[in-house]
Amino acid sequence: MAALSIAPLLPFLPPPVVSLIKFVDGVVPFPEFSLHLILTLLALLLLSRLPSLLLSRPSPSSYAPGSAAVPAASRTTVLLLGPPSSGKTLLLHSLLSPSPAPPTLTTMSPTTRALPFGNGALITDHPGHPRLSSSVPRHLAACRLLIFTLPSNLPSALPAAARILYDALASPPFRGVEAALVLCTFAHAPLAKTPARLRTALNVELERLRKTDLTLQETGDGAPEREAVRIGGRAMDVERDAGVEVTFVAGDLKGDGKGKVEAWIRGKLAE
Ligand SMILES: Nc1nc2c(ncn2[C@@H]2O[C@H](COP(=O)(O)OP(=O)(O)O)[C@@H](O)[C@H]2O)c(=O)[nH]1
Ligand SMILES: [Mg+2]
Repeated sequence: MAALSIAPLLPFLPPPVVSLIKFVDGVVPFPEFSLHLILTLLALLLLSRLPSLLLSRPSPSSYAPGSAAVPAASRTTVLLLGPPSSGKTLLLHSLLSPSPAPPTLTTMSPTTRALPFGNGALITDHPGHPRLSSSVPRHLAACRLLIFTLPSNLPSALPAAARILYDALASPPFRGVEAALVLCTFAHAPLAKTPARLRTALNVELERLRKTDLTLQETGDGAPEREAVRIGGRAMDVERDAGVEVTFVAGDLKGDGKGKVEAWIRGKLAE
């Protein structure tokens, strides 16, 4: 009788449980027994799933790739991205101290410090090595202002630079970034290109990466946590298509670079 009263539930139960109920119904003369059995089995099933259900809930302090977990208003970090040897660490030290010791070692892990201005704003120097690129989305999730260092005198660094910038733009937490500055470092070096020429060259590389990304997304081979930058039928222009204000500025970090960056950060944090 009890087995009959749970009959409507049978289609929703896992097949082994259904078989067990039918078997017990056939051999046990007390129908209530099968009802108790099914309730016990369901309770056991729920208990066994409980740890994974609890663990998969996003905690407010952790960033799960694929979501812009940190709302824009609570972001406090200035993030430095750029290819290796483009001046990120020199810029970090310059902003922290009036007479910085020049960086001597390649940075191999992200460094976060408090800025001496900007009401408690933090600054993170994220190394440009491809092996560390997986932690960029986590840092973007806390990023309010992005500074991208691009060497003005090294055309061979453009593909690597474009890769880092494109991956950042295609990463969902980039949507909470307020503004980006592309600092064209080594601006006083021989053969240094102007920001306008660097922007054109960078756009060519970005468009190439965007086309590849679109193809991968369309064939279902793209990484699920990425979003190809979609801009319609035109070629990509980072200033127009990034979704945030992007400014290109020439600045030599052994000259006027630090002052220009500091003025930009102060202006943005005061807005
Ligand atoms: N002249 C000049 N040297 C720079 C500039 N930016 C960085 N450097 C030097 O280039 C080297 C690499 O800089 P670093 O900050 O370590 O690059 P990172 O790999 O991006 O952190 C260091 O010796 C810096 O002193 C710049 O704008 N002008
Ligand atoms: Mg460095």
